[in-house]
Amino acid sequence: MRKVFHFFILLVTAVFTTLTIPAVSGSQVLINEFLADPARDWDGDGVTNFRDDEWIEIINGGEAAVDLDGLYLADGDGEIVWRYGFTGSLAPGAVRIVFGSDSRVWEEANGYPIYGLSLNNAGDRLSLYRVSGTDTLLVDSYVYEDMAADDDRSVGRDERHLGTWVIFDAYNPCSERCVPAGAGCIPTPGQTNGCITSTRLESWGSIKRIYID
Ligand SMILES: [Ca+2]
Ligand SMILES: [Ca+2]
Ligand SMILES: [Ca+2]
Repeated sequence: MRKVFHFFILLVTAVFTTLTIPAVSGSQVLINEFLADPARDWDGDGVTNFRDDEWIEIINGGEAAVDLDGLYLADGDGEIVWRYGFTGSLAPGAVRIVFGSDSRVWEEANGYPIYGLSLNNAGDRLSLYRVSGTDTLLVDSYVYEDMAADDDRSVGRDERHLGTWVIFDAYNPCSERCVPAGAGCIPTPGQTNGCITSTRLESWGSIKRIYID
């Protein structure tokens, strides 16, 4: 009888522990990386522009393909203003990048004010929503501070631990204390967030071929 009682206690403890472990997110699709203060030509159009060269990347962290129709990006608090609407589908583990120039074209086509992604360099909130029928659900959200938005620093999830965020600061090292911490890696637009720390042998042209083509 005592053994049965102990088993019951263990079972209740296990169930309770399982229920109280916080998940990274209830969604398969997450904000994966973003760059708010571009100082180079990230979208590859030959011009460096504070609006068009910002970017946000999302990832499908689940094990099934996800329909992206109905997913929207927004920034800031208060009234929601859509900055970009996704289409198509995203395979498991795959990422999708949106540059400020993509956002500008989308805003123009859909009759919204043309601000691009509008990622404030002094800090901001970026949010990913899913609109389904009359419901607007917050899927993922991230708030960053000023230091995370200095020239050519991106902020992204550690690909080995999606709940951990780091600053990809190889182009503009965090000499001060950064939040989240600087990882010494180059930003990875359009690719999963692996860490390449050496940029000495890579010209920007070759980096662009790896990440944007
Ligand atoms: Ca900006
Ligand atoms: Ca550009
Ligand atoms: Ca990336």
